Amino acid sequence: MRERIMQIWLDSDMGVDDALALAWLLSQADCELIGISTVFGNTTAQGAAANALTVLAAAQQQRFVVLGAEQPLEHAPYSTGFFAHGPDGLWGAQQAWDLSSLANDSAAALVQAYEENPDLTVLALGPLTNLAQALQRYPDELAGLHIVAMAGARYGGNETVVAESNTFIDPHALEYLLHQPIALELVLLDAVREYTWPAEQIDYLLSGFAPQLRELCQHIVPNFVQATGGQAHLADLCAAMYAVHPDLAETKPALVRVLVDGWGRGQTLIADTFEQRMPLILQPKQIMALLQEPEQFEQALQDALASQPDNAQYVLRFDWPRMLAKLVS
Ligand SMILES: [Ca+2]
Repeated sequence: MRERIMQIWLDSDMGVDDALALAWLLSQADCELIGISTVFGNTTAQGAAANALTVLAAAQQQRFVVLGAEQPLEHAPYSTGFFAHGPDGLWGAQQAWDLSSLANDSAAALVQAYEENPDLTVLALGPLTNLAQALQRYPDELAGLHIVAMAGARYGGNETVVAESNTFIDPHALEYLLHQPIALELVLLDAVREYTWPAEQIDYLLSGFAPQLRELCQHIVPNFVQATGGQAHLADLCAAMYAVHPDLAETKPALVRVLVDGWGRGQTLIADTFEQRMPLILQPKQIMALLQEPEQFEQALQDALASQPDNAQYVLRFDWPRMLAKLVS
């Protein structure tokens, strides 16, 4: 049976694993990549656009590319992408492009794409700034939008002890999206970290790419793996594969909160049981007060739960054997 063609809008800070995700999307027959918006993160939004054009050129394909946000909603610009992705986000492979003629209104471009493709899935692989700004400007037009975001971590981060990088950089953007009437799915760091990609598996992945694209990836991926401690976790690729093949992972609904400042900046609290949800809805003193009224306790708890329904779906775990079987189409 033929699977349906997935229509994808890619929003990305185009570092190495983003580039791998883009390369994979371009090699898939059952995926139509509608357009790409770029955002600061692993590099600048301009740099991410140049990297996207570099990958597209290597694939000998063309797509609409639009420049997006150069800084977070509220926090000062911040990037440590240099360490894992090199100064240009692509370990020196970035080609020089004249970006002056590129579109630069990513929110308007996304609205138009969604109007023309109501089944669109947005695959967000960088800080969520562009998407938050788009929802701020076009709340009605973008209602119901499906977003698969590489964002958040349940038990341990990569930017800080508790925060995943994209969420650390712009926690207000995720916080905003969690309150919008959209279908938000979070691919957590926990899920992508369960598998360390061996070199032969990466070679096999690359064998499905066009020759020039394979050559590009053969340069950038080993640098990335070495710079991230020799443990290859291809987070953005995993998120892309899940966006195109939702049956490759088990997901759960959850009530999600994000800390926007302080030592815990960017930490995501993912509550998927009654016991975990309740302290995210009620203050300890409210719970203590309820305990004084045993007859109304049960009903009060149910009312509290109903007042703040789950606001996201998260990827609990990937089906790795089936993921690896989908690497090359
Ligand atoms: Ca990324």
